[in-house]
Amino acid sequence: MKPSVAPVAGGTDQAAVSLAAMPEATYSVTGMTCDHCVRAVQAEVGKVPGVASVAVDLGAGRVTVSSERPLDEAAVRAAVEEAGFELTA
Ligand SMILES: [Cu+2]
Repeated sequence: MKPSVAPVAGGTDQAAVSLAAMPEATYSVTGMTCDHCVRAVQAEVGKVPGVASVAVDLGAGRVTVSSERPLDEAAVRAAVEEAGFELTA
């Protein structure tokens, strides 16, 4: 009688990526006063590699960025500054 060998479950395939889970980060940006400011921030932050969408709440001074992978805050900060504003948090 041979000992039975159970098939190994799982394995090493950890490559599955959930496309639904996009990292999202919210930043405080000071200096935005109108739609032009909003568009400038959206345009510059939108150029950061990996960024999927940029939502700006003008009244609250908040910028919410969805991205394909976690972003380097320094890159977002640089983009906001390029647009002429300051990322404060
Ligand atoms: Cu403006």
